[in-house]
Amino acid sequence: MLADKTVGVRICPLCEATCGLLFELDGRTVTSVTSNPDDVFSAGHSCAKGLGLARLENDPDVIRTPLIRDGDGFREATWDEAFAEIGRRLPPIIAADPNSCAVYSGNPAAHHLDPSLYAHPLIAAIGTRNVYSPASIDTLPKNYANMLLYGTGLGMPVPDIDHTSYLLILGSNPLVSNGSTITAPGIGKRLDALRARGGTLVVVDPARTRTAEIADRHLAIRPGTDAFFLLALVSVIAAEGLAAPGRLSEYTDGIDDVLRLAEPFTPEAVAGICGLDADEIRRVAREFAAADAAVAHSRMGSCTQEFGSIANWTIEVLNVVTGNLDRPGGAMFPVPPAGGPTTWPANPKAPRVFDRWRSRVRGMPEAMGEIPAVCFAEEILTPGPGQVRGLITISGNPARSLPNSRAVEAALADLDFMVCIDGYLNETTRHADVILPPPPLTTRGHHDLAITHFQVRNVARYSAPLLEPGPGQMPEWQILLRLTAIVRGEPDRPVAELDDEVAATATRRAARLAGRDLDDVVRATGDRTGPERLLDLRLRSGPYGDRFGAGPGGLTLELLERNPNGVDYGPLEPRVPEVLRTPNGRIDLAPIELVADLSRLRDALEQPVPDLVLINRRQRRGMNSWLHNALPQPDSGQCTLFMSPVDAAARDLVDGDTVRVTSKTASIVAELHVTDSMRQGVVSLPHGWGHDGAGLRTTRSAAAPGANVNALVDDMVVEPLTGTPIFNGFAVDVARIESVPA
Ligand SMILES: Nc1nc2c(c(=O)[nH]1)N[C@H]1C(S)=C(S)[C@@H](COP(=O)(O)OP(=O)(O)OC[C@H]3O[C@@H](n4cnc5c(=O)[nH]c(N)nc54)[C@H](O)[C@@H]3O)O[C@H]1N2
Ligand SMILES: Nc1nc2c(c(=O)[nH]1)N[C@H]1C(S)=C(S)[C@@H](COP(=O)(O)OP(=O)(O)OC[C@H]3O[C@@H](n4cnc5c(=O)[nH]c(N)nc54)[C@H](O)[C@@H]3O)O[C@H]1N2
Ligand code: SF4
Ligand SMILES: [Mo]
Repeated sequence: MLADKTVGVRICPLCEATCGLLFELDGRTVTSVTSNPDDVFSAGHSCAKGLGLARLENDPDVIRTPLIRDGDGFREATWDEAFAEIGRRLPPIIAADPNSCAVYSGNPAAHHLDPSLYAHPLIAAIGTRNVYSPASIDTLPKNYANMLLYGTGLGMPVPDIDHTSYLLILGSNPLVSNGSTITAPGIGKRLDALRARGGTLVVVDPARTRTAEIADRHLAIRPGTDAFFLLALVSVIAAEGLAAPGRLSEYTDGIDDVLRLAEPFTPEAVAGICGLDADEIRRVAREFAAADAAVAHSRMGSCTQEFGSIANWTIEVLNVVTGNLDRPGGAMFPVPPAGGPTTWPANPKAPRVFDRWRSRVRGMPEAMGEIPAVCFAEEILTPGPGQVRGLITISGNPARSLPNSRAVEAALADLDFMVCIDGYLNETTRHADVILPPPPLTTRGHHDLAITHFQVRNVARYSAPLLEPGPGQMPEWQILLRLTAIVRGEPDRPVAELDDEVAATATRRAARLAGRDLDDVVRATGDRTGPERLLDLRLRSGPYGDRFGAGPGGLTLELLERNPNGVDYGPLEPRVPEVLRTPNGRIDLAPIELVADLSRLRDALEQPVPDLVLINRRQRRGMNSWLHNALPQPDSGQCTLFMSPVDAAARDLVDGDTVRVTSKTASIVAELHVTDSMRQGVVSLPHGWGHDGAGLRTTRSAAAPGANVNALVDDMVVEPLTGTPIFNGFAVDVARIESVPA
């Protein structure tokens, strides 16, 4: 039936690399996925996960029909039945107290148009402050430091990887993760090119990762000590008179302050705690300062640790004092084509989106509209006014992603009512009362709104839906609007009317941004509805936009529809001072909040270090907790505990032993893998495993469940400024067990 075969262009929604793919369809079935060689950005790059999307689309375990709880299990239901059940049970919870209905929006929500554009109206309709996402167990220290320095959490400079001559990476393993807060499809090739043009790659990571393996130098730092290391680099630059901020001094306050603050953190002072050689630290500082264009980049490993905010601040300090912020080959601010906080006009009167309110139980500060996710379980389990009793999850698996999973699952089981928008019956959704499945990828349009803030080249791309939704399939934006209607007490309100309401607000905003009359904007967006209308409004009022006809040739959704491989707007260009959104429009390199935390850092120099700490490791065929079912996983090396030969010998352990890993919160069982890729005193496990317990419908992953590292992570020990948990660098004991308990 060759005639029925079609090929469509899709941007991969899985990770921040946003590769262009080609989907081959036979009727409604995806028969194969290949890389798109003509994509203007990814130019043929992809990975096993993206190429495995056909398996995901065709996974027989995926939920296709709404499910309603029925005793210990679920029964299939119609959409109307599902919404009727929600309409019966959710509004009374919200009527009692809007804060008692929480929303948890998971990682995929940041990669898809529908939740990016329609989750907010739902949250606003509920009126809850109990909004959670993985941001606060992932990037928050980086968002926070960048907000203090440059004015917005999303406005972070990214390494100009294609033009730099010296790249210093801390706490990231892009050869496996494909990069984070850097959108650079084919990052391996880009790193090869850096080295081929004579540049230098330095990786700072307690583990000799795949990325460390291709680096010119690997510094196997002790977990949690990046802040010391970075301050030591700055101290060398200060002591040797290497600071050269150049034109940045015109826009920056506090340069002398940070140079002075760093002085005591000499390489000799920190070498012990970092577990590095002082000369090696000094060498990196000198090379960094001497390079034509150098850039330091930090991610996951530097964020989810004891001094995450200081580490992510001092990364910026290093880039600024060496004059590498905002210059080609340094750290540059991308231009998101659909606009965002770094392109929208500054509002000096707007309050900082941090600590505007606090969590009920622990008093943790709000950040960017959310409560830190470490508070999730206690907000459900602690009685009192405002206790969370209802929950809506949108593409999230808090039962495996959040620290202290046992508390999280106990909390989920304790809820009065829970709705999940998700395609799997997994460790979280098994606790739901109603599950609403998203439609196949092939029925959705795709444009990245958040991730385009991290693109290493200014490009705009959109993939149109390849198919209309099939019978029984409901677009996710319509699911979200139906829920919004229920919450607003208008369950029968047509979705189209609510959509017009959402669009009316977006249209007013777009008109203001584009300097056009409302009528002109309405006319220009024509018959579009849903996410495509909202996207068109943002593109056309955005930095490259056609301003609804006032700027002919400018960006429109229609232009992207005609160019499915994308439109290239060229390399990153300097944006300081225009990009700054701080109240005074300047960079504050020594914000008091971060300077104050240095005393905690100094105290840590005196404290004893644990014998053994655990860090996290990502895997090529995983995506957090949710690809283990659809993609075949290699048999071995998956959920094993990596340990150095020295540590293994000290415990009389050998490769292949079954070991018990014990932390303050729990103990789990894993197979041991002895490898010299781990530095002494550090072991690693991957996260997102532990597909066990009753009620799962994930046949393949439940058969090889692995161990759940988040049972070991304490939700009470956090980086104090942001409430970020310590996934990297918490104390554990490891001992052999002779047989695995049943
Ligand atoms: N294949 C795959 N790709 C993914 C994901 C996935 O699960 N699988 N997840 C996606 C998501 S949600 C994200 S946020 C990104 C994250 O992408 P990355 O930020 O690249 O995160 P990781 O790959 O976890 O790499 C973190 C590194 O930090 C190291 N590390 C641990 N502790 C420390 C420390 O104290 N200091 C330093 N310097 N290093 C430390 C670890 O050894 C590890 O190599 O990846 C995304 N891409
Ligand atoms: N110990 C430890 N824990 C970690 C991390 C770590 O490094 N170490 N990393 C953390 C990080 S960086 C992150 S981002 C979080 C991730 O935390 P979560 O977002 O909570 O978890 P995921 O595993 O990404 O779960 C995604 C869910 O979305 C569903 N889904 C996928 N696509 C769609 C869709 O299109 N629509 C809908 N409605 N649902 C969809 C999947 O079935 C799955 O249930 O985990 C964090 N947890
Ligand atoms: S690297 Fe990321 S975006 Fe590219 S194909 Fe793999 S999962 Fe998809
Ligand atoms: Mo993440």
